[in-house]
Amino acid sequence: MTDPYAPQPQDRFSFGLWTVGWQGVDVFGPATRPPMSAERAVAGLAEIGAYGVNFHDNDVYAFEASAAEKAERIAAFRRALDATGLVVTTATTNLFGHPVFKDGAFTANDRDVRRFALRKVMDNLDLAAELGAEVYVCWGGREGAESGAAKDVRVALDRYKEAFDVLGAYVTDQGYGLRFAIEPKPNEPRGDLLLPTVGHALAFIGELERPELVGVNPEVGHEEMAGLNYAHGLAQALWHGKLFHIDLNGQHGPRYDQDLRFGAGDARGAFWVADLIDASDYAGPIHFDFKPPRTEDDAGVWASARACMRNWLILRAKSRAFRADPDVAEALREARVDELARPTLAPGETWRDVRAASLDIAALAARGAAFERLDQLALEHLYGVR
Ligand code: 3MF
Ligand code: MG
Ligand code: MG
Repeated sequence: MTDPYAPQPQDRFSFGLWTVGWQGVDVFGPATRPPMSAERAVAGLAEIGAYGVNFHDNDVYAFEASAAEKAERIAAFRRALDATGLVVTTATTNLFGHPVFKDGAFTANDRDVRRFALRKVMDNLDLAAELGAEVYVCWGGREGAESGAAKDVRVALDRYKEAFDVLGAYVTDQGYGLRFAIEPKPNEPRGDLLLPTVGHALAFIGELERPELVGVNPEVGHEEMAGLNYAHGLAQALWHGKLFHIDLNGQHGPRYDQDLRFGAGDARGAFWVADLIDASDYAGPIHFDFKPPRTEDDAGVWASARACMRNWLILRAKSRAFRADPDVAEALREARVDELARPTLAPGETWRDVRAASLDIAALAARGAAFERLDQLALEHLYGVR
């Protein structure tokens, strides 16, 4: 029998090179795994059934690489892509690892650091375009602060906007088809990060010179670290036409960024994410940004990467079964979910009609919403008893 949870190319699963390549360094201890080259990551991801990859410039070549070393590393990466057929869906810049970025990149107080950061991004935009990436992810990394007076947030936002305006001009002048996806995060590594949630990022995008070039890349763990509902964040991004990319992983509530494999952490939240994305017009990759825990050896790395895709397919199947269940159809009607799609005012009506209408408030207040039965049906599908 064929495995219904085996990844298929049409599932468009992708991973950051840095996910399987993470060596397990954390604030309390050094690496527990050896480095992994970009070509090994590509080969391993192809073997487990991934479709594409995302990379930071320095996942492919070291920050200190000479021009010759850089060319050699990029060539090896390209050969691995050609040999496996994996596509580059997305690219991004490491603007957080090197000490030069200790106060951020686009919003560092030091102007020369900001200019260097822009140059670093432009260099990697050239490579991203060459490799066929469609989306360029921008996580703020260290754009933020630990203290009050050291960072004038309003001025920092001016500089953040300036950076996106310059980069928007760059991709337009170069004729690249790339669009940017801002990845919000509330904190870590800085005490407070700028553009901390999907909502902050969406509001920021509206202030840019070329807002059409910029969307969001929400990450499960980042929204949940802020105590927010990730599926709701995705839904609002879709509503604005701004869901350019997704970073899927797992998180247990507001604490440090756990980057668990997708489906671990808040399983109920993950069910609604699969349900939402499956029924939406989101056409980007199903992308995983997780970290195989520090406890794992090489076999554990690939087991956790496989599990991300498998959990997506399991949850998607459960969501489809939920949607196809006749009891669910009835419960949805009882909960009047369809009624929300009816505009509050009928065609031709104005506020005058609303003011004039007589309503039985006591009867409205007494009417139950019937949400519990519906939600229990979802949980029973998730728990595997239906
Ligand atoms: C940090 C992240 C980042 C971004 C990546 C892409 C290292 O919490 O999630 O992963 O996703 O830099 O821009
Ligand atoms: Mg993260
Ligand atoms: Mg991420």
